[in-house]
Amino acid sequence: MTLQKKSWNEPAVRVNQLGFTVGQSKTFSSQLVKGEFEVVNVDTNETVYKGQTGPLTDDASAGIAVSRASLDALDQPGRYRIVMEGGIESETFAVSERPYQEIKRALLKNFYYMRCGMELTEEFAGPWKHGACHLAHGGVHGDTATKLPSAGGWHDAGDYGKYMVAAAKAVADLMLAFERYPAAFAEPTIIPESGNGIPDILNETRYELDWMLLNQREDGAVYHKLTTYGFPGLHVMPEDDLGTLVYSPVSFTAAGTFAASMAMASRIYAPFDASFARICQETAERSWQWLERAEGQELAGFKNPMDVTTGEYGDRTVVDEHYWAAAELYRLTGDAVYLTRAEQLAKSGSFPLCSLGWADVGGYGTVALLAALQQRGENAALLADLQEAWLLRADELLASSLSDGFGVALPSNRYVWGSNMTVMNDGMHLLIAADLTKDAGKREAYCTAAQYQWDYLLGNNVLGICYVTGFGSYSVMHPHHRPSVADGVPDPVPGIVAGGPNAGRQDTVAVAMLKELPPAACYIDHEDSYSTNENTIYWNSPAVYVAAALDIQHQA
Ligand code: G3I
Ligand code: 9MR
Ligand code: ZN
Repeated sequence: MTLQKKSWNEPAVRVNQLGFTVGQSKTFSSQLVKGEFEVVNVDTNETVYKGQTGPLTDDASAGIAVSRASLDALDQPGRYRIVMEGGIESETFAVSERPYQEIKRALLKNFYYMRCGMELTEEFAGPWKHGACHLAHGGVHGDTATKLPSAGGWHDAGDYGKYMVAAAKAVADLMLAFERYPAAFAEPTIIPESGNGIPDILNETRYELDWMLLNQREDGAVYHKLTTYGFPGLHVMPEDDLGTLVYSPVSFTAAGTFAASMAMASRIYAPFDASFARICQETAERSWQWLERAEGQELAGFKNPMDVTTGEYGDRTVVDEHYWAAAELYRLTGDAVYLTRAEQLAKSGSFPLCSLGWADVGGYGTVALLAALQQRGENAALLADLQEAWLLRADELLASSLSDGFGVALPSNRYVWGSNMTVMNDGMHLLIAADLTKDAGKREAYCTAAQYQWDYLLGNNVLGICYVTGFGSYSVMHPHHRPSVADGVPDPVPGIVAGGPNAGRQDTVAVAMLKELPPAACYIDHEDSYSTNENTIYWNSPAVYVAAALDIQHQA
């Protein structure tokens, strides 16, 4: 078994291994050690800066004492290392004008590596090339004689399933990232469509949207997922996974998130492809009608049929999916019917209004309403309520971030399966709050806190690991990602965000290897640890948003 290369409970200096942008906030953490530190230029061996860390304070999530320090004064481009008492050193990090340009591109390029239904050629995939996969039609559960086209889209994760609610969060994050930070997506990601006049982030997202469209039934209902009956073995390449493909039954959450993300796509793609935008709008409206007819029935989240054991993506409440759909359709069309429904659903009090998860999608509805109400100058009272809710949550995240030893806003009870998604979602929340607030000081504080979430992901954490494959000097090597395990290439597919610490330890490796560890240390870089070390499209997507913002420093 692979053991953690670094120990969570030894004195150490932790830092964002990609480094920092000239002129922007720079912070690091030292665990079980405080006091004087030196910053050494690794190329000249010169000490360029000396400083003092803050006091050691107990960190509830990491279970040890941690101190924080600022490097804001370090603004000369270069490669550096922090050295503390006893020769304790950090990883090497850079200070440069655009340290995140490459990782941003890789986080987005990773979606290309997740593509299903086409060959990934060496030209675009390098050593991670593989044959076309999952080309067969899918049977419909309960009526397997009916076979529907199913090829295309992205694999969800380390497995090869394709799931609607997961897809919707991923495409939404990418479209929001493009809409807010178009300048960050000017360069190509080097994919087959590059150079066709459409930004590659939209080319990539379109690959998934086209697959999503296959899932809508004539009556507007939407299949929950397209998978084999069970997961294939871990050492199976996609093209060798020949299990029977089946569309699981339709679900309310699938139709709601489908309608919402198609309405969003209609708006985003309109300037590039008017006929596609029309298709997106028409399908969104058809699923909306189905949601309205289905409402009032017994509506719980999806449950796997007895004979299907792939990911369930169940849900406690489906009202937020309905809300998101109403909000996006209002934003797209301006039709008062949608606004009325969105307001009703928002006021039901049955879901969090600001969450950006795959199950709790209320935040996406709120983002859509905030923009639409502002733009159309309607319902000022609702607008004010939603703004207040968003900023209140941002203030909670800010406080939580400032009291954490590593600056991460996660409280100790939120180190759950896919915690790194929550970290990046929190980063997105803070950046959106920075756009909303009229208080310049707050704006600055939210942006700095977003940077802290990013620093945590890239190495400023109790394990000192960069959770993105292919980046940083000590990073994830063994993700629970079938192609990375099975392709014979030593390095994993680049640009993967690993799930991260999960105090729930929901796999046998985590149970055996992570006994009695504090929440933030419940992670193991082992290919069998799917509950801490898998990847998913919707853990990458909020990281693309944050990377884009910080790459171009949140410029307008
Ligand atoms: O939020 C709850 C919290 O309320 C609860 O108290 C706490 C205690 O367990 O856990 C939190 O819930 C966890 C939830 O993830 C958070 O999103 C659940 O325990 C945990 O089981 C659940 O894990 C999900 C996992 O599937 C198992 O269902 C992950 O979110 C989800 O990302 C993951 O998705 C899988 C797909 O099914 C298949 N493809 C791979 C993908 C990634 O692993
Ligand atoms: O590989 C699967 C992963 O994508 C899922 O997140 C995880 C939980 O649903 O399950 C993994 O599959 C494992 C299965 O649940 C149990 N047997 C071992 C499988 C990994 O090879
Ligand atoms: Zn495939």
